[in-house]
Amino acid sequence: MNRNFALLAVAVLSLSLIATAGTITGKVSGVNGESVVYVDTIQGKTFPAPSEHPLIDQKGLMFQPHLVVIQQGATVDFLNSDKVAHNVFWTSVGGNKKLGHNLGTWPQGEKRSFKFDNPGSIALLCNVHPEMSGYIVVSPTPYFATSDKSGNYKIENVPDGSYTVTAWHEGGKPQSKPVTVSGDSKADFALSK
Ligand SMILES: [Cu+2]
Repeated sequence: MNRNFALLAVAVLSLSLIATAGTITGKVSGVNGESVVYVDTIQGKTFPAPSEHPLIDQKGLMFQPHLVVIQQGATVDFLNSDKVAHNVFWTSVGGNKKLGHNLGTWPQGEKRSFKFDNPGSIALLCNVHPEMSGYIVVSPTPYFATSDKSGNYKIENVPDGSYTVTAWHEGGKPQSKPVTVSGDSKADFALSK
């Protein structure tokens, strides 16, 4: 009897877990290559800053990876793996020029870190090599994903609820739309340049 009750309790708990969190999947079309899709600011909700530091390497005269999506409040470590000195700067965050910043210039093997407290997209540049470019998208929530090269994406562990979901692509116009998550949900985006 007790055992059956325990099994029933586990079953009910599992069902409730399934019912309260889901995924958002879909496709970003109209652009080529990776896009970022994220759940936008949720009114009255904040998230603790993640403790992991995503790494962006400057290697072979490129920002690697070229595109990184992070949660708001995350600290990014910038490494220089090249024999030449590299610089890292950006002129704005989410279009706000007041949030432009120059991290400086440093040699091979050294790292500098920066904590990104404001959401939005950032174009990374190096003032030593004008041809270098990279992107960081700072998501206001932990619910984000990078699509594959065909535009397919999946955001996992999203609590049931109604959200604004934004799709971003380098050089494109970002698009936002309301999405209601109830278990597994779908949202497709068609972006234009
Ligand atoms: Cu450089």
